[in-house]
Amino acid sequence: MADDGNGFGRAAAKVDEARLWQRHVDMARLGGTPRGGVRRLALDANDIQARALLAEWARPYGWAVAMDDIGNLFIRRPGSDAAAEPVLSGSHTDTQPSGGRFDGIYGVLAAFEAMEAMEAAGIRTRRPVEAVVWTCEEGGARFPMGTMGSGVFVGRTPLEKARAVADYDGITVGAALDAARAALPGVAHRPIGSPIAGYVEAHIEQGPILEEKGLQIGVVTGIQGSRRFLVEVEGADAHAGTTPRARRRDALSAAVAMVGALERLFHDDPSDTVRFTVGRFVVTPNAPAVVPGHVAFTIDFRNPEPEILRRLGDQVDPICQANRGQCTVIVTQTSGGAPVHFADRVPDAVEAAARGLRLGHMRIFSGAGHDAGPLHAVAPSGMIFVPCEKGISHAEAENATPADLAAGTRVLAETLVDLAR
Ligand code: HGY
Ligand code: MN
Ligand code: MN
Repeated sequence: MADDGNGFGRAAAKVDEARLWQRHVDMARLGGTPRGGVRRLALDANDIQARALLAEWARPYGWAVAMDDIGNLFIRRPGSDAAAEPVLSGSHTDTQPSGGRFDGIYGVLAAFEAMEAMEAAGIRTRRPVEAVVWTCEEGGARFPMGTMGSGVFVGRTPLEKARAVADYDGITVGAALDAARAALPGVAHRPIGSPIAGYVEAHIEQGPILEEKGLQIGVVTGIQGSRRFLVEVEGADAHAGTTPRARRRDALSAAVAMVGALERLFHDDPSDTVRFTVGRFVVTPNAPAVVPGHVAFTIDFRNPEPEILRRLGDQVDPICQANRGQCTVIVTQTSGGAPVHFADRVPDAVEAAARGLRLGHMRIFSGAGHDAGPLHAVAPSGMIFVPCEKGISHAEAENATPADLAAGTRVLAETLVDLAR
């Protein structure tokens, strides 16, 4: 790696493991659950408070803090060339309903810590470096749209379409954003989607591979594709004590038959790469003495291969139709993302940093979705994974060690110095 006076390893040497860990502890209080997890739904009071806390931490450095119209928050460490496109790093502050202390927030805090380390080391970059919070990464945890803020930023999703999305209580993203804006009066406004030079996201792996191999760093090469569906089964409410089978239009019985048939198809033993999940299942009216007249359930289907995504995903509607019995069923694909393969520029920089820091590393493909997916469409992008305990994520038990979090942040700091030189 060329030395331009910033000196390889100087930024990494200033990463402060204890400070980084303490920031995780502070953030975990915002929406912390009794069982040690975090429930911080997109744009709820805690998610907005997380933005306020970051802005407060930025103040002593004099770094500009700005928010765009979809609630993405940017904290800028200037470069020597104010006109140069910035290098961005970050992730999300929102969590799953019973989420953990690291998914998302680690990438935000690692970016912030990397900028603090660059500051402490007196590193000068030509390009500005920005730590960013992307709004509502966790699709369906509150609002049924994932990677929302990054999707709007790159122009994949129109702002007005995102603002119109409503949560399960009928509150729209637009209304929640207006509340967020009002709660952050000191934060400047900036337009959506200014050009960027590159994007690097640190994240816990959310799988078991790094831990099993005893490696601290995953050099992420891409993200598997996904298709999500909403299945709505319509029957008829009826009396549980009086309605004979022949007269029933039981939406729950039909939905259970659909799920059973889908589960028989959506597997690929022994390779076990097909990910099929029915994670939300809503029965209405959900009363013991009523034959259920309506069921809505979701399907989350992921795979690295476009051909498998197409072939199996296209089976969802026919299988549901074949198992609807006396009910009707409407299947809607609610999102679809092709597999992403990061261009070599950022993975190569991450790998060079890991090698230079003598950290055990491997190339790895992501099973989980990330904001780096949308970002990859507009700028060279990549990710850094660190191990998490037993690969557990999207759960309150999610855990990672201070040493691994700091190692990933050291790699991030050197990668940012490299990309922003
Ligand atoms: O669901 C995902 O893959 C991501 O964690 N939102
Ligand atoms: Mn995440
Ligand atoms: Mn997640």
